[in-house]
Amino acid sequence: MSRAWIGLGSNLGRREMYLHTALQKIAELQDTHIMALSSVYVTEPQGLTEQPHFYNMVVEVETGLTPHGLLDRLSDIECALGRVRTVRYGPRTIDLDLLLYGDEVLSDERLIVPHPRMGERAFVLVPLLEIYPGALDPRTGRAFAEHLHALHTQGVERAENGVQAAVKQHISVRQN
Ligand code: PH2
Ligand code: MG
Ligand code: MG
Repeated sequence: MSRAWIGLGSNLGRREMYLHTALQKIAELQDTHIMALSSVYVTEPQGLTEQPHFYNMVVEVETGLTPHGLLDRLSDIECALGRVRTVRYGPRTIDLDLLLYGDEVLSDERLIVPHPRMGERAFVLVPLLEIYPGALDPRTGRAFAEHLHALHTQGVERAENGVQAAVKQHISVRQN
């Protein structure tokens, strides 16, 4: 079994419903258990800024799936939730990014781990560090907390309690 950290993002339609359903489907994956859930954050869009605000969060799983196996299951979930790929960085019902898989460093035409842009994205690092404060970049050995210090975090705010509850209802987190 390995530990993996997955970033979730949604900025179209019923964002809390998409996050909730994605978490349910992640929890149902073969040999996979949810070990920790960050808070949900409301975040300003990065890259393409003329689009609705995102809800972002990070989930830690324990999984017997391989990195590519997990990637395939995450893209199945994106499809099931109606993700249509149009513009790069554009609006999406749900985006599931494999951020970290243990301390593995992988790169091929389908998958790059750690996620290549995670160190520059406060909307990823704030929720990741909430549940994994000691996270290290396995490419450099540098703490992701140090990356975050160099970034602006004002566009990343914890969502209100009603949103936290709607996203996390009935999602069970396994104790170590
Ligand atoms: N995802 C992107 C591009 N920009 N901005 C925010 N705030 N949150 C995201 O998840 C996000 C983004 C491409 O995946
Ligand atoms: Mg993404
Ligand atoms: Mg993605």
